[in-house]
Amino acid sequence: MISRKPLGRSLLAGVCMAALSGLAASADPMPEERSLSGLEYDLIGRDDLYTYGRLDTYHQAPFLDDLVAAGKLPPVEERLPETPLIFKTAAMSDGIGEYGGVFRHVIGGRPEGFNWLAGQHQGWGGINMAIQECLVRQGPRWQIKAEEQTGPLPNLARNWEWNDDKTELTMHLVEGIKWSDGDPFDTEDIAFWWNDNVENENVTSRIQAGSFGGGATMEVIDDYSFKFSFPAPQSNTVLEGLAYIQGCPGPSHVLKAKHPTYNPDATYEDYLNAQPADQLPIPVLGAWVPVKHKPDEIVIMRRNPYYWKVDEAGNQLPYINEMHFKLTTWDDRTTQAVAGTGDFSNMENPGNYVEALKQSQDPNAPVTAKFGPRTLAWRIELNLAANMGSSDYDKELRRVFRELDFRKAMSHALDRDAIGQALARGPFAYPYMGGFASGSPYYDAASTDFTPFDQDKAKALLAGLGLKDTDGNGVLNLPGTGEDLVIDITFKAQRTDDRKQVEAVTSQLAEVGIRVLPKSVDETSFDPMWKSGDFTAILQRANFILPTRETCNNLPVSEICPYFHLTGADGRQMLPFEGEVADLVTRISSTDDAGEQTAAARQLQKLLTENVYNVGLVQVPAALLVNKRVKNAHPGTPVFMYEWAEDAVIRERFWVPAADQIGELLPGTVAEY
Ligand code: BQZ
Repeated sequence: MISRKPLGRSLLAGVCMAALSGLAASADPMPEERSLSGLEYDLIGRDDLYTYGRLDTYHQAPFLDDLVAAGKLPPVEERLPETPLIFKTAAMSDGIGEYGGVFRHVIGGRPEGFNWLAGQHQGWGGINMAIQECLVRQGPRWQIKAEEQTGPLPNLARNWEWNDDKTELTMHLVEGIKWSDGDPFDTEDIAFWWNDNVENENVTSRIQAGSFGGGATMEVIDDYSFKFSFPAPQSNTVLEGLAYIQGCPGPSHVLKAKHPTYNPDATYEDYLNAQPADQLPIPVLGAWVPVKHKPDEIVIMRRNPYYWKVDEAGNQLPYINEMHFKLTTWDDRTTQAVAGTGDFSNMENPGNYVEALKQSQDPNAPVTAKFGPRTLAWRIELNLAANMGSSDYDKELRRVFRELDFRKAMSHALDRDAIGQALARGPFAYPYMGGFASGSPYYDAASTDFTPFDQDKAKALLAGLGLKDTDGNGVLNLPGTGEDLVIDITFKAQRTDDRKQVEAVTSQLAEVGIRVLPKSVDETSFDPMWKSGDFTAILQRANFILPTRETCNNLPVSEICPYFHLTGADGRQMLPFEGEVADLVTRISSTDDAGEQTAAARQLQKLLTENVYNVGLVQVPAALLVNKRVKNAHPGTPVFMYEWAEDAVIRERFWVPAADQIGELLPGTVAEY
């Protein structure tokens, strides 16, 4: 069994000496960046968004009156917690809303299943976030003024306090929240989430065992309070690791019966599939409950009658009764938003930017498009786990990947301007060198090493590694096996932008004697392949905005992270800078001091780019498109800042005037368990 301990310099073992070469080379500065961001918004205080408290009267969606009268639901006062979350009207761009109607998402993903505790996703594109609620919340932070950026916002955890040396954190849940089937939400769910999922190494939880806070432990205090104890002082920054997608409890009252710890007849495979995509409804804490799933067609959700948030008039949220997720493609999401048959898109497919922008300029267009900062960045992840190669060839190829001069050569061989133009003609793309995207609050251009397009330099670096075309076929040969240097680059079949970039990279690397074999994989099977490390190289759209968000996707913060450098049965040979990278992440997480965070982030950016940890390609801005009939979609919402727009825009506040409401497919109903 691999012991999964958090990494630190002290664990650094077996340095690959060859990787030390090339570090002294001088760094080229990043080219000038022209921002396309046109978002305008006023920043507000944390307490201006929402608070918690009791109101004298509460109201519910009118159709629920009949269900309460028929005894099918308790009165709304009994369905709400003691102190529901209350959204402030002044922060709602179109104020208090009216009930009814449908919100239509379009997504390219497909539900793996509904056991998110075991790492299953429900298709991305906002469907995960519609049903999962997490201890703290990051998305709406985009609107919080800098002086109040003191860590994540409260959510299920209403408040928390640290001990004097910040090694103990006590959190308090909102008291009286109920799952959508009426079962109480309390620390029984927290204990199940933490002990039987996060800390259970047989479960592929969204937090790897031992990685939160450098190896925190958790104990339950009472029904609504629990305490984390950390091996070293922390800060509110570490709490970002308890936001979506990591810190989202599941319904223990249903899942325990299918978990091997509580059911000796169950396997962990049974547990993973405890809430399959074709067995609905399931209990949720989110605003909408999935009630119908037609594969490859649609997921229909109905309002959660126990949802624990209200507006200042005491109206139970959400306003919108029904949410659809049409299951098509990611490109189609923007097409439908611009056509008005869908209500939402993160316009993130540069290939249709020009057309979408043109159409959205029309005053009668159903949406307007305003770009945010560049946060969508693509990179090639070379598999650095040489000891896990499946053949001598694989092992030798990965040893070559571990050579810094090889990664530098690949980077110099890339014409990023041409890759950007292959994605979309126009000013959208900007070089990405790995590390933080330029739209990240942690990004610093001066700390980013740029490797300009230079085929001669690439060829010289490759020759310096003893890589020569010994058989004259135009492809370099590996010194050991003598075979051609061929890199399989796996990418998501459904992502047009990924395909375009792989094609550009294939032709550009061929010019310096590196053959690329593009391998397209269905998006639904991409993540399991990626997380198992079963690839030579992959093209991945990075979400490297915050060092604390999905850290395991990006950095060596535990022995099973990142997926492009896993630990094999005989351990792992860390590259010289990887231990320092892990230390820097711990340093960023253990301080609230902006100056310290900035200094550590700059060191991290420098290390990641001068060592070409990933071979960055390009980065582009995205634009949030929400149908104009939908109210309370704040126009300043970025597609991604602290979290995706689906979280940042606060969909539970959306409403549609009665005259513009679209007919519900399941009117008058709620989930029946
Ligand atoms: C946004 C997002 C909301 C995941 C996913 C998808 C997965 C990745 C990433 C994005 C989709 C949309 O992104 O592209 O605009 O709606 O869902 O979750 O790319 O394949 O694994 O990290 O967030």
